[in-house]
Amino acid sequence: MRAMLDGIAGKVLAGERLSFEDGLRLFRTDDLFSLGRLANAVRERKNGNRATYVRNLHLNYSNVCAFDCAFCGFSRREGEEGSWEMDLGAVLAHAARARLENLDEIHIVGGVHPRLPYSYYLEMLRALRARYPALHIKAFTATEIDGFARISGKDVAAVLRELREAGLGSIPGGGAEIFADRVWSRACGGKTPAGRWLEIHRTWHRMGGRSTCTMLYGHIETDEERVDHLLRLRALQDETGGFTAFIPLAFQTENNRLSHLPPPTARTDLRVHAASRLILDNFDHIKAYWVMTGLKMAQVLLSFGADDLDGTVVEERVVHMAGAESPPGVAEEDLRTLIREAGREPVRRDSLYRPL
Ligand code: V47
Repeated sequence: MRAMLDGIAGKVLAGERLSFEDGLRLFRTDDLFSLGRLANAVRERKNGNRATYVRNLHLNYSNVCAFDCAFCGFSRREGEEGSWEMDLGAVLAHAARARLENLDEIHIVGGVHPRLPYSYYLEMLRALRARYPALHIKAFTATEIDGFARISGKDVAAVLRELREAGLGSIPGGGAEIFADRVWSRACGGKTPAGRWLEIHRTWHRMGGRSTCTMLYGHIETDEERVDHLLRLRALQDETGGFTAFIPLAFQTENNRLSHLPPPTARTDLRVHAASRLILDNFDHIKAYWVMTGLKMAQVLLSFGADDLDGTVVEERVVHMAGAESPPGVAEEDLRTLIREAGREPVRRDSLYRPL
């Protein structure tokens, strides 16, 4: 199968853009070594030997959600056993760890709550910014922001302006899943559709904001749908340049309606990260989200296209409620040791990927 990457290698090394068909070949080749080597060449061209991470804390203010995505182990109906909502006091108590542990970022996501008022989200941002002015607040997926527009009766641009005034620093990449209609209608429970997800990021980018983006892989999607997803992100990045990084999210199989599926294999993890690095030629960074792949796989991914490990991730819950076996967080020194042992240079960064 080695011949399968011949034409593609030439294009990549000449800095030429890959087509849909090239992308498919990356997802279908058996020659993972060549795929990895090519992705690594691009990774080193763009980011040298650096592997970045951020000192961050996750906050999941509520898991109550109006939608019912087939892959989700996190969401609950209001009042259902295992559901929670944090009031402002609980949010601030959780965030107190940020000062205690000298963190640089708080990453806030929840479900699409059917009843919390719009003011709840603005007050959360204002209170966090007042107490922790140096902390970057990365909060609310496009899916949640779409919900805020609905409950406030305002358009997305107005909502984003108000969130920014209240303290929002950047938007995380969740809720993108797989954009193709077939997957959306089977797995995404009627939530914010692909076009709207992209429109919300486009609006934020046009306001000068930065965001990340994701792809949930290893469930019911086809290779064609993966390539289609990546090309839609590449097209928006051509238009706005507002994405800082792309994050492949490895499907976790427990406590959801797709639990009968086998988890993504190591080969799939390697392939998806490497192919993403090669297709997304206009992205600076590819993140290996160790919470989903495991720390050991994340270390290897630093040579298969990835140049970032997210961060210390204190207390993540979305993924752990779907069965992730990784620890709930990792000490900064352990992350640095793991990066060094992979032959990379650890670099602490801020939320916009500037070295600290
Ligand atoms: O939107 C839900 C995904 C996302 C499962 O932007 C699942 O830097 C795997 O988006 N298995 C939330 N994934 C997490 C997320 C994220 C994480 C880290 C960094 C960033 C970033 C974003 O997790 C959801 C959904 O796409 N998800 N269920 C599951 N069973």
